[in-house]
Amino acid sequence: MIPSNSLAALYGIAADCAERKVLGPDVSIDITVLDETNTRIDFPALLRLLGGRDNFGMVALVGVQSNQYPRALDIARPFREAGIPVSMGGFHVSGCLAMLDGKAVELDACREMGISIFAGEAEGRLETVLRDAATGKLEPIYNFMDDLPGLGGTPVPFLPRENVAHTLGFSTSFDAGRGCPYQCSFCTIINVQGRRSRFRSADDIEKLVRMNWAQGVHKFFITDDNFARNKEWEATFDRLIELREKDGIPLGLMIQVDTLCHKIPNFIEKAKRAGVTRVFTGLENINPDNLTAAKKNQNKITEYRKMLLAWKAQGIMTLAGYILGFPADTPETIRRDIAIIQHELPVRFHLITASDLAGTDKIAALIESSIEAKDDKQFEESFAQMTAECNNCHKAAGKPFLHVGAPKVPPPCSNKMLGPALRIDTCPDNRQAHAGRQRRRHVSAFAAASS
Ligand code: B12
Ligand code: SF4
Repeated sequence: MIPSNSLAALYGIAADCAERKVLGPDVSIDITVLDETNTRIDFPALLRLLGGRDNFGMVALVGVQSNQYPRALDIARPFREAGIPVSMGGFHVSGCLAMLDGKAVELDACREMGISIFAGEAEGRLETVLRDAATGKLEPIYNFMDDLPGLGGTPVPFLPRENVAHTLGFSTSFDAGRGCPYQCSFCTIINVQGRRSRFRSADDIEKLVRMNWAQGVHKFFITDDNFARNKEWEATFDRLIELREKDGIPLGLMIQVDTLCHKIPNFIEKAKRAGVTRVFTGLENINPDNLTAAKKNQNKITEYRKMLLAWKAQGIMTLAGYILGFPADTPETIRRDIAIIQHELPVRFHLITASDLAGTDKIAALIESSIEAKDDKQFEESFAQMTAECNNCHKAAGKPFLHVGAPKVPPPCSNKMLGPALRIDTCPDNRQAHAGRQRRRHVSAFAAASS
């Protein structure tokens, strides 16, 4: 697997804290990086290690995505039972807190277990968490969602060689920037990392490339969701070109871009010279009705072929994501559309079933229409559609999320957004037991209690 950029980002920030001795001149900070995707983890040994130091330490659960949240709780449990501080960050908690009122049942699991939740980005903030953990005063929640940091001059993502060695092709990852200007309705990224382009400087990019090259690593996945809209893309490519052409670092890069990137002057040519060998793009669909429904109007199907051919002309491989299950999709249209793609588009594409993640517009709209339903029939329809969407996510996640029971208090739904763990179908009895307006309020309360 590709080494995690979230882990690399946190490691870079933690290493900087260690170097600056943020816990005081006499306290050194040891960092152990473990990635369960690539490594077998010896939990009893870790408990013994920390126990031997009077539990002076902290377990950081890094970059936890929604599909990983149940496992993250399982990992935290023995550490919390032993009284060891645990902090959790990543898109699940950030997504839930960006969009919900903080009472999500799943996040209550953290509160009940005494896991400290970190929402937002850790640049400039990790030292506060470390100090609080060291003094036994870890807060239940740190919420920086309204304060997205600039990335210029912050510690760069980095993983030591031993953490990269056992992964895919000795490559690593970094984010050159965060944020995307578009507004696709199925996207959570813009709700967590914002729509403004925040970026690392070319100097910082050079620094991290050299740090990696010093340990023999020269292949990178640049994880920006849309590198074409990173305002600093050209300065970044220029610096990478210099490192490749003048300093002889044999860079190999994979980037993610949008379907209009070929219209940016010099973008593809410079990508080639910088060392890009693979490009991922979200084609998503070829049916304009579906693209409009997903608010992905920047995707012009008439441009797909031109864009793909422009990359092909440079000898760069393209990979595309294609989403099945949009409103206008039926088995017949899917068969037809895939045949068109096979015939018309020079691309390797992988199919994804539409499923809504924590904090997307789509689920929010479904919840709203359930709450505002004028009659029982309309309510039932919205409810059924919402349930289907949610179950879709559960299937995609591979296992059910925490069971969400009946709400204790039925407040009006104040949440703007709701996420994938909504498990409406877990309480059919309550659906039966409620009627009319009260039943609608039940849904809103139920929604408020989920994430
Ligand atoms: C690159 C990427 C991948 C890569 C590598 C992932 C990685 N973590 O490096 C790969 C290809 C493997 C991947 C796979 C998947 N991904 Co992905 N991925 C991304 C992407 C584009 C960039 C990740 C990144 O580098 N972000 C930058 C880092 C620095 O941000 P961050 O993780 O939020 O970390 C910051 C803070 O959260 C905080 N923080 C994080 N952890 C901690 C811990 C502590 C203790 C503290 C204090 C702070 C803290 O500090 C960090 C620095 O500021 C994101 C979108 C995005 N923009 O983030 C999607 C994203 C994370 N992926 C997503 C998904 C759905 C998946 C998959 C499930 C897709 C699939 N169906 O297979 C898989 C799951 C993989 C798995 N292991 O289970 C979703 C997650 C949504 C959600 N609610 O969970 C995202 C948000 C994209 C989206 N569609 O919305 N992914
Ligand atoms: S282009 Fe990608 S990152 Fe940008 S809003 Fe759409 S799905 Fe999100």
